[in-house]
Amino acid sequence: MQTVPNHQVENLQIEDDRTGLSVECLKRAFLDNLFYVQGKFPKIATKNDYYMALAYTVRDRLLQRWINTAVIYTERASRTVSYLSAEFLMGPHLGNNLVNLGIYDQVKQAVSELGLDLEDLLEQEEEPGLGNGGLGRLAACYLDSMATLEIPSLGYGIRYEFGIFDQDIRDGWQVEITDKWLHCGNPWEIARPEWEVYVKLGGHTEAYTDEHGRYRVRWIPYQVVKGVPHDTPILGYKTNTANTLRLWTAEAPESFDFGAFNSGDYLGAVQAKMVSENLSKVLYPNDDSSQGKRLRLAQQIFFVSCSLQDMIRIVFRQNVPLEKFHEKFVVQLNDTHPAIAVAELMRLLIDEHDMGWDQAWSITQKSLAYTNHTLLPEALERWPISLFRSLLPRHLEIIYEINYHFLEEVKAKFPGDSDRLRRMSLIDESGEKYVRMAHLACVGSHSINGVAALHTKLLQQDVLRDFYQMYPEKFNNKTNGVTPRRFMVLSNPRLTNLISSKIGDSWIKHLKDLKKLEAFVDDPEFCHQWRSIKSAIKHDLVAYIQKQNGISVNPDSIFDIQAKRFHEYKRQHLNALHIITLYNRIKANPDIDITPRTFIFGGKAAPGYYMAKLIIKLLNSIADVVNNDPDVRDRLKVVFLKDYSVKFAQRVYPAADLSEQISMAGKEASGTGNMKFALNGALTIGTLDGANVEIRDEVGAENFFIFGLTAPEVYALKARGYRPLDYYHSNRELKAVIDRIASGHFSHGDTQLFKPLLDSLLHRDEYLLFADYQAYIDCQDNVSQVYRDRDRWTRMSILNVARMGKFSSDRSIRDYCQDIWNIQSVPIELGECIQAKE
Ligand code: F55
Repeated sequence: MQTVPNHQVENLQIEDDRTGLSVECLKRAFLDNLFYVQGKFPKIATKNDYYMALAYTVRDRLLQRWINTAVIYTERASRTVSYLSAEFLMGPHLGNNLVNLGIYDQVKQAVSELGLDLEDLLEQEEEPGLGNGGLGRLAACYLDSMATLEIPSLGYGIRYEFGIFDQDIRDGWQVEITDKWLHCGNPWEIARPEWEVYVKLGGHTEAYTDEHGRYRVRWIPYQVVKGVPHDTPILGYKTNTANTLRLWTAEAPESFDFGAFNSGDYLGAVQAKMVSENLSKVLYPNDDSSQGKRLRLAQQIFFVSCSLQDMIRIVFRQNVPLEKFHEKFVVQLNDTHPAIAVAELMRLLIDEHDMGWDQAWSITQKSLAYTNHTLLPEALERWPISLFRSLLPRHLEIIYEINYHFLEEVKAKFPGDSDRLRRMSLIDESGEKYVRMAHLACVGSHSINGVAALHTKLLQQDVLRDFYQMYPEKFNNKTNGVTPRRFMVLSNPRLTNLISSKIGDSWIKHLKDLKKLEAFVDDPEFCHQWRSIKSAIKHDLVAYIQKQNGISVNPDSIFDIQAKRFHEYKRQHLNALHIITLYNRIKANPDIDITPRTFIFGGKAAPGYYMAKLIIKLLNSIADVVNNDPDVRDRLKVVFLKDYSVKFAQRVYPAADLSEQISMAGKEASGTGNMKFALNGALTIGTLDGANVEIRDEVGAENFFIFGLTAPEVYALKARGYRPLDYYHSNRELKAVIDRIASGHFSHGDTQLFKPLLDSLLHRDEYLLFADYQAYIDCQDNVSQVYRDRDRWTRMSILNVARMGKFSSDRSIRDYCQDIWNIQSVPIELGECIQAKE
């Protein structure tokens, strides 16, 4: 209980009910919230009412920490990380907050004493799916780690009304359904209309001379949009730090439609309102290319401008001179989606705050840092100049000027190299003109990082090679990590408890301490417990699959799982070729001795990505045939679990025996699913791509199933001239697999259905499935062999977990703090007196 100043003694009871952590107190607070917030009593309350009452009970406890944190940061004007990301894939908040507050068990008991089941209430939460995949989830893990490490930070993004679509499967095809995550309200956020800001769009610029005779530019916009911040507290694990995730909603400024309304144009006024609100309406569901859509660029400038204006407001409020913006804030750009920040910060400093160019440029470069997440050339964002000018005329002028200075620098460093100037320019002039956002980000930042060692190396050698030669000192690697709080403690309590019973629970904050598990790898009792836990979790998933898909699965089979976005480079269809290979072996010899396997898939395809959707259809078609063929006799099962999400991921990682990380080498920047599976005791079958390389180095090659071409071998093969047909003709099993699909065996005799996929493989095979096929099959055969030796498998599983310490997002964040952000932790004491303004 907190000590309170005397004059507040009458409030003691209220204070206690909103902060107390005992079971009694939690129960009282819960019923109070049910009554006063939901307006219900137990007899008529729905599950959702109970969920909301519990969420508010937890939120009250967060608020105390949140306000304390804000008070201390404000008083000390603490240096702050500003993490700009178009996506934050947070996952459900309730369970995570219970874990981080350290009250999971108390709350479980409290609700159970009221006749409720905590797991049931947790299920109620509609997760905010404000991201596509790895990039958005990484941002969420980093917020968790920054709060846990007591690093002052603000996450800035967009409060999309519709997040990533819900996925249904009909007749084997993906169908997209709008995600209405806000329909029951969101108890975790607080709107802050008092900190609204305005963002200009469109129109034109005018030059003028100011009262000091200086050349200035004014921007007359076509449209102005209001941004309203909505704040969510981000609590650290067993600390008092609660940082903020600040997401912006777009609204029409009242004054804007007022005029139209008065002049009788009611519909025009409503129309203007709708156009404004569109900016935060929906998350773009592509995770590979941005397609140059105007609304997408408008979303980017909207959240970036709102966020930078908000930072400037904070700088002023804390009496920091604007010239020291870069001392108060370091701004990390999560890919190029917020890269317009380079031009927007320049514009704010120069046009709105009267700063000179050189000083503004120095502040901009010192403040910004850029993280790249892709090696796919088609994923590098570029905007047609005409579109850019029509939406952001002032920014285009600024970019031209940055480009002028930049190209002068390049000329000075590489005299006479006009080809280099053309390659490096911020403007692509090879055909239709484009603004190159990655180039803008590189030039405007003091740091450029990749997300795994191999990825950073390939950026330096290939995608950003010219920039590496120009600014080698800016480049650095920050291998991704994941938070063990959500992806172990919350999602896998059984393994968490077993581990903590042996080595204590320090590993939850210091993941490297998992190493201590190695001491138990030869302890038969421990190995037995390890195996029983994995088996119990698999039984749970079996029940779920039975309920969801109506498929009965053998819990003793290998749970072989590939869960991630669908993309050709990730090669879910290579996995399909393996399934059909095993199926063919059974058909050829029904009594063959095969280690039973259950192939489980989860993931969404971008709605406009035809080939990815066809791969989903193929997997579902294979499932229909394989699961119902009497010859197979339960040795193989194929399961597509629809609507993969964070909530769902937490259920599948703990149940996996085998994690599929089989992208073509040189394409997956890092991967983070690979880390979550391994941390939960799955073994990995993977290529030497992204962070797989580092995972194998850590866990030991003998505990990792590696196969396939390396990145240099991929380049060499492509350079020689790759001919997939040669592999088809020379590999009997491969040919039989392709012919089986082509025959219509999985499509009720329809030989056309999968033709586009087969043609693409036979005649192009951009991602070298055929070249890697035999190595993959051999490796899978070895997996099946090893799995039969259950003691050996268990030992490998334990060693994987024991050696995954490097892949905590805490380690990643420590590295960012040291190498890029130059920031220290600011511990928060509870019970600091919060006083009202005099
Ligand atoms: C989203 C929108 C656009 Cl326009 C482009 C890409 C994305 C996106 O979601 N990218 C993404 O998730 N990239 C992934 O980032 C992870 C975190 O760094 C990596 O682990 C993963 O390799 C990479 O593909």
